[in-house]
Amino acid sequence: MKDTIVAIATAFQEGAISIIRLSGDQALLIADSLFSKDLMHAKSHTITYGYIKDPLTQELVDEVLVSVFLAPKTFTRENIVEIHCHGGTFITKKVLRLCLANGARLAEKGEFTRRAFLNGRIDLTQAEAIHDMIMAQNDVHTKMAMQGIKGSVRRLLEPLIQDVLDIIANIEVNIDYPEYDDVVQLTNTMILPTAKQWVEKIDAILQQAESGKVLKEGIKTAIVGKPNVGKSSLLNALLEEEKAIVSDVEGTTRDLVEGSIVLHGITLHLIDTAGIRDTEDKVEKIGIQRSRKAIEEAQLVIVVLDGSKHLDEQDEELLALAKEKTHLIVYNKADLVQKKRDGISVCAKHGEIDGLMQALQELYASHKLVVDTPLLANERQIALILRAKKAMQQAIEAMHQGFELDLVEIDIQDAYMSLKEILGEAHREDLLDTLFTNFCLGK
Ligand SMILES: Nc1nc2c(ncn2[C@@H]2O[C@H](COP(=O)(O)OP(=O)(O)OP(=O)(O)O)[C@@H](O)[C@H]2O)c(=O)[nH]1
Ligand SMILES: [Mg+2]
Repeated sequence: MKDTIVAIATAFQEGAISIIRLSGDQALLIADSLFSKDLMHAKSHTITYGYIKDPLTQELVDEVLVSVFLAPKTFTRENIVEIHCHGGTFITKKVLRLCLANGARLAEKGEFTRRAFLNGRIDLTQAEAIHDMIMAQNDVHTKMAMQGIKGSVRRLLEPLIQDVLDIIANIEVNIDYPEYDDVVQLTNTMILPTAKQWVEKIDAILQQAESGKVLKEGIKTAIVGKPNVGKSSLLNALLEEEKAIVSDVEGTTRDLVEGSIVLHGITLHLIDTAGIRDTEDKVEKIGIQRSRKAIEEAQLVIVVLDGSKHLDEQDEELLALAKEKTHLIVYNKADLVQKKRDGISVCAKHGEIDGLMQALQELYASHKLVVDTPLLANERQIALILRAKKAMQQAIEAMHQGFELDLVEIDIQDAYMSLKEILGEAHREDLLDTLFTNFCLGK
C-alpha cells in the first residue's frame, strides 16, 4: 500500500490527450522530478502548465498540464498527480516510463479504486458501481450506476444492519443478565417479531433487485408460433429492419434469429424461432428443438397466431407451452380479416404493431419505476443478501423450537456478517482480488 503507483488512465490509443495518473506518498515528488516547474508547493486541486523533462538528460519530452490533488480529499485518499500529455501512444508510454524510472510502480488493474476502498473513501458497492458506470451501455445502466456511486446500497442496508444489531444487543443483555428478563417473553415480544419483519424487508429488497436486473440486463423474448404465421415479419417490424428472411414457404426460419430493441428504457432481446410443427425435415427438426429450448429459456414469450385462420391443435399446444411463462398472444395478419378479434391484433407485414408495443409497455411499466430507487446492483450482492435471509430464517426456526438464545445468536451473527460483507466491511482478500481485476488498468 505504501508504494506510489502509476498507470495510463485514458484508453491506450491515439487521441488528443492522455492522462498518466500517480497515487501515493511519493506522487508529488516523482512528478516534480520530471517537471519543468516546482510542484512541491503547488496548491491542492490546481493545474500547472509546463514541460515534462527527462531528469537525466534535461531533454524536454512533452508539453503538459499537471493536476495536483493532495490527500485526503482525493479519489484514493492519497496524494494524486495527473499528467495530461499529448495523446500519442509513444509519447504516453515515454512519460509513463519516466515515472517508473523515478520511483513509481506500475499499478495493477483496479488498484486506484482498490485503494479508495481500502482507505475508506468508498465501500465495496460503490467500487462496483464505478465499474458499472464504465461498462454502462445505456441510460438505465448509467442511472443505476450513479445511484450506486452515491452510496445507495449502503443507505438501503444500514437500517437492516441496525435491526440486526438491536436484536443481537437484546440477546446479549439477556445472556449476561439472565435474571433481568424473562427469556421467553423477550423472544416473543421483541426478537421474533423484529426478525420476521426483517425477513419481509429483505424480501422486498430482493424483489426490487429482480426488477433492477430486468432493467439492466433486458428481457429474453422468444417469438413463437406455427410456420408461416408471420414470426419473422413481426421480428422485422419490431426491429424496423429486414433482419430475418420472410417468405410464404412454411419452415423458412430454421435457426434462431436475434436482435434487440429498447422500449421506453427496457431492452427486449428478441429471438425469432423456427415455426413449431411436425416435420420430417432434418434441419427443420433441429430448428424446432431450438425453438422449444428458446421458450424454456425465455422470460417473455410472444405467441404469434394467424388471425385470419381458426386456431388448430398445434396452436393450442403452443399456447399450453407458453402458459408457464409470462406471455403475450398476438393475432397477426389483421389486414386479412374484417372483424377484429379481442386481444392484440397486428399486421406485421405492414409494420402495424402498435397494439403489441402498448402491451409490452404496460407489462413492464412497474419495472421502470425501479430505476430511481436504491437497488442491489449485482449477483454478488444478491447472493449475500440471500445468505443473510437464510441465516435469519434459521434463527427464527430455532426460536420456534425453543433453542437457547446463545445458539440463536450464532445465526443472527451470520446474517449480520453477510450484510457487512456486501459493503466490503467483512471481506476476504481473494474475493477482492477477483473483483478488482475486472477493472481497467489505471482505474
Ligand atoms: N397479409 C399478411 N401477410 C403477412 C403478414 N405477416 C406476414 N405475412 C406473410 O406471411 C408469410 C410468412 O411470413 P414469415 O414472417 O416468413 O412467417 P414465419 O412465421 O416466420 O414463418 P416460418 O419461418 O416459416 O416459421 C409471408 O409471405 C409474409 O409476407 C401480415 O400481417 N399480413
Ligand atoms: Mg420465420
